[in-house]
Order: sequence, then structure tokens, then C-alpha cells
Amino acid sequence: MKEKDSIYTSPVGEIEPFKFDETVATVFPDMIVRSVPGYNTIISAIGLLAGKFAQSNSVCYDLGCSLGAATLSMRNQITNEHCRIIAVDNSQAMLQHCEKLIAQDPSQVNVELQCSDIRDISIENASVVVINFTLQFIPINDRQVLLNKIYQGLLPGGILILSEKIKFSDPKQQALQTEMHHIFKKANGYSDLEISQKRTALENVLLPETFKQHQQRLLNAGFSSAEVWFQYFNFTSMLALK
Ligand code: GEK
Repeated sequence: MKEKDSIYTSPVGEIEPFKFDETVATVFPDMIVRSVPGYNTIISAIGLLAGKFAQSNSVCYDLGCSLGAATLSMRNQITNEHCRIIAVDNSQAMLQHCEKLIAQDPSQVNVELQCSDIRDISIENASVVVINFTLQFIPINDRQVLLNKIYQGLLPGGILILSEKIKFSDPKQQALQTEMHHIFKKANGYSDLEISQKRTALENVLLPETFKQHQQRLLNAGFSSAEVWFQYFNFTSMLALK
């Protein structure tokens, strides 16, 4: 049974910057589905993409894995022998919950959990790399170096799946898509107070960019192409090909 996210239901005097601690880890499955439009569709498609692109004797990476939803989805679609998954997060609380969920999953694909900052790990022999809603938490100046490292660690024919909350250069689109996201959250049971307190907590923590900024950075890293394969309001998932 999923525990309900009620973190911001009561007025908070001083709202602290958002952190991925035990309180968040406990309600995370409920929080992410009610906050990110299309989350479940993206998770399923990550599995399908891994099923197609995971190569034998290679590694699939889940960077910023949280409770391992993308890892579990990949794990259940990978049929290649000797393919393993490395799932990385820098929140110990998230990884503890993730470990329990993976232990309950019957798939035989090997999963290694790493508690590290994704900027500090090495990426090698990769066929599939997933960064599902995590680049947005990395300082903007560190993003190019991280994507360069991913590109270098991918095998020929490898892919990167990058999902992000995005912003729009046209102010009208920006205002409309932001409003539609709030309508989405309200339809999922969040109050105006919860939405506004969470927005304050995420200010300067979650830093969205436009699709064009992401695409340019992916091309700069060396990817031969980078396109949107899914979008729902201001949430998008991109597929970059090596
Ligand atoms: C999912 N991918 O369910 N290094 C490692 N982990 C980090 C870092 C960092 N520098 N910064 C943040 N994180 C998941 C959802 S959630 C998205 C990803 C969201 C981790 C952080 O601890 C959290 O678990 C995750 O990135 C972001 O498919 O909550 O909006």
C-alpha cells in the first residue's frame, strides 16, 4: 500500500529547500505519480527501450534512481545474458527503500546499488543510460561535463534517455504549461497550499531549461541526434543516440 504524500498539507513557517530524506522516500511512489504528468508511461517505455537497446555483456545505468522504478522496468524487459544494471543515487534514504523493492522483484538481472553523486562516478561499457528527472537537480554549470562523461562511457549504438521538467522561451507557453501542471496536481488531490509550498521548496533546487538547451548540450557531448519521444505539459523525455 502506497503511503500518501502529505508533506506540505499544513502551513510551514519557513519553507526549507527540498531534500530527498527519509520523509520523502517514504511517500515517494505516491508523490511522483501525482506530481509528474506521464510518469508511469515514461517508466514503462524505459523498460521497452532497454529491452531493445541493452547489449550483452554491457551495463545499463539508472542515474538518480530514487526507489528504482526505472531499474525495475529495465530489469523486467532485459533478455540479454550477462547484462547488469548499476543504479546510483546520493540519498541513502532513497537507496534503502530501493534495496527492499529490488529484493522483492523476481527478475534475475543483476543490480548493483551505488550511493554516490552521479557527477563522481565512472561510466563504462554502457549500452543504456537513464537519467529520469535528475539532471534538473544538478547545477547547470556541471551538466555538460556529466553528459560528456555519459557519451564517452556509452558503446556504439548506445542510448541515453533523459527526462526533465522543462521551461519554454515563449512567456505565454511558459505561463500556460505551468498553469496546466498545477491543474494536473490539483486533479490529483494536491491543494493550492501544498502546490505553492512545494514550489517554494523546489526554487533554486530544481532548475529547468528549455528543450533546445538540452538538445544543444546533448549534441555538444557528441550524440548524433537527440529528440523528444514523450511530452505531457512541461515534462518531457528525450532519446539521444550515440
Ligand atoms: C525515478 N529517477 O523514479 N547524484 C545522485 N543522485 C542525485 C543527485 C546527485 N547529484 N541529485 C539528486 N539526486 C527516479 C526519479 S527523483 C525526481 C528521480 C524527482 C537524486 C535524488 O536523491 C532523487 O532520488 C533523484 O535524484 C531525483 O525514475 O523527485 O523529481
